[in-house]
Amino acid sequence: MVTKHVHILCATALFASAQFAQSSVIDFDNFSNSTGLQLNGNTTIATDDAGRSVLRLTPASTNKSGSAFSTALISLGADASFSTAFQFRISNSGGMFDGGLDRAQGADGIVFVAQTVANTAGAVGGGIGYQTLGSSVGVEFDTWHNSENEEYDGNHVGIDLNGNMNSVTEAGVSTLINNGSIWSAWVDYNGVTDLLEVRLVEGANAARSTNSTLSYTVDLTTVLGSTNTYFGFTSGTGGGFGNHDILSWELASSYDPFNDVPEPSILALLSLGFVGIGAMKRREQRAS
Ligand SMILES: [Ca+2]
Ligand SMILES: [Ca+2]
Ligand SMILES: [Ca+2]
Repeated sequence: MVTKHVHILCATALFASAQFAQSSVIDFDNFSNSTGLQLNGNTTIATDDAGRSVLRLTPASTNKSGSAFSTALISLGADASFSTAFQFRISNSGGMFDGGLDRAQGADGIVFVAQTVANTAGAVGGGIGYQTLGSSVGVEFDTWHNSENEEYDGNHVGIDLNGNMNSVTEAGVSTLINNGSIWSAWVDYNGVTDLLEVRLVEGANAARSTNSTLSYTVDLTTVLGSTNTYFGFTSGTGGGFGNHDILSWELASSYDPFNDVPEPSILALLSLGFVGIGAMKRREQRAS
């Protein structure tokens, strides 16, 4: 009975999540259908080693770069607020070793980007496909130590403005970001307070953390020069490399933080019919 209750709770949570997703302007549980995305450079839709359809920003080979942006401009409110949640995984990391505190193989990371330049945009290596992209804000998940960017290690989260890889703020991460795990990330911008917040939690079933990993106060309307913006991701490799994969992605054009991210094991519950149990339970409640 206890087990059944847990399943019903999962189904209930799913319905809540599905309602949430209705306000999303971008909603990919996976990337088997990439309609609405412009893929650039070395970015492709790929099947990963677990059989998932992923957005592969760069493959695990040297000197690649790529990006994927919303094909259409997305209209934000006058204050430029938005909320997004996504899951990513960096696998098959290889090639060169960092010279800094983090001596792991692999490079260079992933950047989540809002930019108003073009839906076709992207630089190899330490630029992570984002360097020189003006009128933009980037949230980097950086796995390679570039001392020229005043980075203090090769495993950090940073906020970048206008294609400048010298982050306005950054935070170290205690576990290797490119360790092959699925990571869950949230980026929320509240245009009323101008606070941009980033959360990064290891794991596919991770809950949105109470505290932000990183935050920065910035007037995005001024940075972007417009409240009609492209959203997407960039990545690059150099002598170090890895598969840089986005597994799922949701975005709302308002400050409306996502409390959970669609992920494979919950979707598996759906396919096993636990939603049916939830629906049956509701019918029972209505009948009584
Ligand atoms: Ca960096
Ligand atoms: Ca590293
Ligand atoms: Ca770097």
